Amino acid sequence: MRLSGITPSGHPQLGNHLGAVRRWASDGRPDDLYFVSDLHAMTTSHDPNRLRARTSEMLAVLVASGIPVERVFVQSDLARELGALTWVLECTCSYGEAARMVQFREKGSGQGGVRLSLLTYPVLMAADILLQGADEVPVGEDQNQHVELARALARRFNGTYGEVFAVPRAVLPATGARVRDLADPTRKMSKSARDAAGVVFVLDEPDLIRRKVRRAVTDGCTGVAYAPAERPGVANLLEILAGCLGGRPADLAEGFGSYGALKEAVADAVIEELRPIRERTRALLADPGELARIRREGAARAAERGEHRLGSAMRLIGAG
Ligand code: AQP
Repeated sequence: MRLSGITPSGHPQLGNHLGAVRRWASDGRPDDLYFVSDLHAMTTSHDPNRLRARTSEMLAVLVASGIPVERVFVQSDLARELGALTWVLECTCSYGEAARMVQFREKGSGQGGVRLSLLTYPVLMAADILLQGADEVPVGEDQNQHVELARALARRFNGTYGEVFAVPRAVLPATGARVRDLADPTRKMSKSARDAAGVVFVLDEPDLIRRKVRRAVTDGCTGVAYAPAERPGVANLLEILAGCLGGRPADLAEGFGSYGALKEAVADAVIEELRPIRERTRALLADPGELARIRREGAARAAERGEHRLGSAMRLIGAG
């Protein structure tokens, strides 16, 4: 089975939708699991109330995007199980292995006030994966090393104490193009971007989406053509259009005589792509009882699924 997470480090954006969530909804297999990784959003300074609100919003967006409710859960609802397994895995992991993680070295090491969790969260990620028995973890290049760590820990535990964990492997997600920031096409669109002018959020109202698309950075060239290296802003718009409507960006380019016309078409397509998700999300958020039920049942299923692995691991390592 496959396991994928999304961190509520901001509001979900168009890149999350076109690059990941939409496919989770359409291609997922019955035993796949998708979770809101709220514990991973606490490794740097965070606001508790905002995190709670964004976690609910993210769960609602996953369900509104069409992922069956029996495949979703919120990570912190398994905090006890994951906390216990993280400890077991920390006792299987060397300090050097954790400190070697590129993300830690880039974001954390050498700086004052860095949370210890920035060093240890790859072990929590290993617990996320191993608790559920996931054998495939679709991740981008930046998370590959963390899945390698989960593999190494699973093998080491199995070899030292006894066979408990499936050994996971990273699989390349079948990606659409990387959606880029509309205001700065050299960067990927990101939910935690400091400046949201070039970020289309899944829950943005149509007027706001249109304004953001109209202001998208293009270039001084004339005529619409697909040339990602030389004309990244226009290429991004064409890729977004292809992501929403289907077709190839280069073919779609031929249908437009001006950037203005292209931007209107992109705005229309994005608005229609996101409209049903926004409406279903709003309806879910207006029904906290229903969302709480989905969350409770998701947590119970995920906890039950991992129970025997956690129990066996504890017993084999000499605890309980
Ligand atoms: N711009 C993007 N284009 C295509 N896919 C994208 N994803 C994110 N941004 C784009 C995909 O969304 C999934 C969940 O993302 P994540 O929560 O694991 O974090 P991320 O990749 O770091 O996404 P963000 O939005 O950029 O978050 P922050 O701002 O916190 O770093 C992943 O499958 C990711 O590939």
